[in-house]
Amino acid sequence: MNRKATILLGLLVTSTIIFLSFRFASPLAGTAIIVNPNKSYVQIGQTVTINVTVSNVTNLNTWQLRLGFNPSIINCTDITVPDENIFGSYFILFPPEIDNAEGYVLVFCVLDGTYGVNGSGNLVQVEFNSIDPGISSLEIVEPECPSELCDTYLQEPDYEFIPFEGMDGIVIVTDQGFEENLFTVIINQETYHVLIFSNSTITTFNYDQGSKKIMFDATGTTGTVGSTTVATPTSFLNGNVSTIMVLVDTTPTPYSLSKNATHDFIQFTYQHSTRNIKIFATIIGDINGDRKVRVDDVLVVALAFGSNEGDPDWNPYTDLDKDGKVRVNDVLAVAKEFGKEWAP
Ligand SMILES: [Ca+2]
Ligand SMILES: [Ca+2]
Repeated sequence: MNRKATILLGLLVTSTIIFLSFRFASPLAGTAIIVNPNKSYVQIGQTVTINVTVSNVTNLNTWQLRLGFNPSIINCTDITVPDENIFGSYFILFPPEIDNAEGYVLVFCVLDGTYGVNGSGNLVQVEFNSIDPGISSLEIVEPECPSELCDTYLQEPDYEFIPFEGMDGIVIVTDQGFEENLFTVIINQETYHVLIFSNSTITTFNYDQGSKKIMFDATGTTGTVGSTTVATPTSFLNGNVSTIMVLVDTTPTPYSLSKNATHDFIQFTYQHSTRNIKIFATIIGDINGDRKVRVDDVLVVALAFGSNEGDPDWNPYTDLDKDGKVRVNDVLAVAKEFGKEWAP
């Protein structure tokens, strides 16, 4: 290996370690619910099993787990509580809810008794089948309000909630030709990492802080399908207050999405040649990706009127209320935003 290659490899290894330590802080002394392993690789078509464990818990009597994932990339096929688990053999597992359309599992388990247990151990084992190459987050979904019992929680026998830190994970579904491309962005002396997992050659990566746009070129053999997942810090897109758009050249392109506490994982496909990709947040009602809601956006929705998900010309951006069809509600929703422009 020549010297230049050694340096490059060294940089790559260093940055991978930084990326991992950045994403997955080590468990603190406090109580944590942990996806283990935090990063799994699985070949397309194979199954992968992950454990969800609890550490340093006191007086645990009941737990519920809501684990989110991207159902376009992995589907849940089985949920079991292993023999070696925090409750031993004294537990009641309620029938788990598996939703491979929305992308979550909901598991609820109580100790068979009015006491609590201490320590660390397994909660549950979740098996997934891999559907498509890409990266899916495994997100421990935490409630915004603990009184809403729909998300993940730990409880004492007297129904007191036990505070915890959720340690999310990811699953990377691999296939021939796919590689991880790691890019470093430094903003105000803080280092951020963007991981692009793709079967295209990724070049000219750039993140423009002012316009909050991720840009790069994706190149592959004409006639083949390119597939890319971009794992980006959530703050890069400001995507929580608006909607994420993927432009391939200038065409708004459908994507699937999963999130965790720190990152968005955006997966999309395209026909190969050299494609210019732009990913950014825009406002609701901007259909063509110019970050303004104008008459051309209304026209795109009007032209899609009557179309349904699965149609050959289906444009998910025109389905504003996400009910799988373009109807009068969607036209009204764009009209309501008419005149607005995105601001950083
Ligand atoms: Ca527009
Ligand atoms: Ca609709």
